[in-house]
Amino acid sequence: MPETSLQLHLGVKSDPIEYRYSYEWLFRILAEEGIHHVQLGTFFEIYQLPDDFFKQLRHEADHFDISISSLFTAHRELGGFFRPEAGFVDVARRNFERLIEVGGLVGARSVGSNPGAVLRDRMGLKNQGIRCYIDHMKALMRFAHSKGVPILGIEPMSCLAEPPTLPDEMSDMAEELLAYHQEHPETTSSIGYCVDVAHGYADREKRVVWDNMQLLEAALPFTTELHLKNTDALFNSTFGFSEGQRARGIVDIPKVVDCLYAHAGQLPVSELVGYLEIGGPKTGRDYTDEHLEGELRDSLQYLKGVFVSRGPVSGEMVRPLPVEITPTDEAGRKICIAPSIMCADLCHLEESARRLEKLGIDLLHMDIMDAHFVPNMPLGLETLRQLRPKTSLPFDVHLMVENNDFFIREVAAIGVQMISVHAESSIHLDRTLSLIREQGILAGLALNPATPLSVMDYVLDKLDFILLMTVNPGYAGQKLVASALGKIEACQKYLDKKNRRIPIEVDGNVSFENIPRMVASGADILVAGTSSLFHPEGSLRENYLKTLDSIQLGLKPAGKGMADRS
Ligand code: S6P
Ligand code: MG
Repeated sequence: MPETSLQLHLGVKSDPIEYRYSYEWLFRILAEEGIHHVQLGTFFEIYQLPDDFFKQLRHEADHFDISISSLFTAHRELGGFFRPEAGFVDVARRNFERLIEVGGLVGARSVGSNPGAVLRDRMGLKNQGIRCYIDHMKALMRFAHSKGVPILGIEPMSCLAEPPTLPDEMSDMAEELLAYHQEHPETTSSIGYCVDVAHGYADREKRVVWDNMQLLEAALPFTTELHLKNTDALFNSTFGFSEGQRARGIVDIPKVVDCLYAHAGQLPVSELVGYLEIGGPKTGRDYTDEHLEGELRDSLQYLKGVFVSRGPVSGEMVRPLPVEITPTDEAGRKICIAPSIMCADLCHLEESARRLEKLGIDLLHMDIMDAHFVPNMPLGLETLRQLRPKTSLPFDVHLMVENNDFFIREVAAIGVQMISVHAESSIHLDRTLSLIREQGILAGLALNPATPLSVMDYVLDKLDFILLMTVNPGYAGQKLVASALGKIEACQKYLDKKNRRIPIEVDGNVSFENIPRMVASGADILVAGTSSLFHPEGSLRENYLKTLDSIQLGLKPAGKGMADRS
């Protein structure tokens, strides 16, 4: 589990918007995909439209629960700071000021651009261009402060003609501007890098001198936002993360996520939005391009799984759940509470999700039953679909169905972060688990109380978590199966022996009374239903606090794998 409090969010840079009419269309797609952050990319009308348009745009975004958290120039029009021709600098300054005004109007946290480009045959002018840019940035930092925009963004680029590129250039520029901000904290806004995870540096002979991961690492101390895009091996072309694009791109998002968590302490922020950037105006596309919607959705599907909710797909240590987990014991062990939504007030689901969010819950357990594998059907696909845009909490979907592959595709399209399938209903289990992971979703195996742990033997490397049913699946409100606690402990031992550190989720009568022993036996994720969080006798808050107390009792005595002490 991540040891830091870093939170990653997914957003979209609205690059492919060429005309103001397309925003509603984009917002609707993003709401359907559960995306809440937009970075407004500049489009040619942006410098002409009146203030009221942007106020209205903010309103429209609010309606879809989207915040325009950032602005960024999509073109190189601000590159004028580096140009010797008369008048370019003035235009760049005016444009940047207008962009900052627009940022203030839409409530953006950051307004940025790439600093610009020196003509490649006039590299001698580079230092002068950097000076000119920095001087103007200092004035713009004051301007941004007066317009209520807290950060001016700077994008480091992939080419020496577009500084900052190399690690020294990045730190020199950022340090000078940050020092200026520190000298004038009351009158200036700060700066931060909007780092593109696809930017590396290759020399004229096409040798990669700094790869994109090295440059990302070097920029981290100044990084306040990210561009998520894919690229070819020489950092030339820009494309997304659909399956085919992933096959030809070099950007490894799980590696990026690992790097962010590993160096989270260096970052100047605890929340980072990564904005998906796919080719728009650069290639002359806008939303009239019928392939764009599919590409956008495919890329988001993938990123929702790997950027927001997972680390490396393989390897010794499988990272983690899409959540920050509390409480923690002294050894750093973390337990996660996953409320079972079928036990919530189903007539007021949106309200229930909001109350759970407020409590600090970070995962929603969704039981999907087909009335065949189990004789019940509490939540339907449409329920998940409608709830998806209402909350940013990750969805942990527990499939109790006969046709797993069908439901996996359906719920993956809704945008979920974890899916478990039952071993008992999976004929081609290996293939089914791969299908889950291919969508960038964490794959779990659910076992009925009577199913032996050995069913995991040949699929262990395909599992991101294991779900042990501690009642027979189908209904809430049942009594714990007698062998369940022993099975949790046996599962922990099994995983230890195989050197596989994946979380154990337990589901069924995870009650105030049973939680201490479940936790002490090795449970990491607790599905909370009518016997704890939704206990009819307490309020949600009281039940939550009681659940936390029960967890502490389980953590205290001996930690993981010591159930026999209780
Ligand atoms: C049951 C389902 C569960 C229940 C949950 C109820 O088939 O998988 O997720 O909703 O276990 O909890 P409780 O505390 O009512 O047993
Ligand atoms: Mg369940």
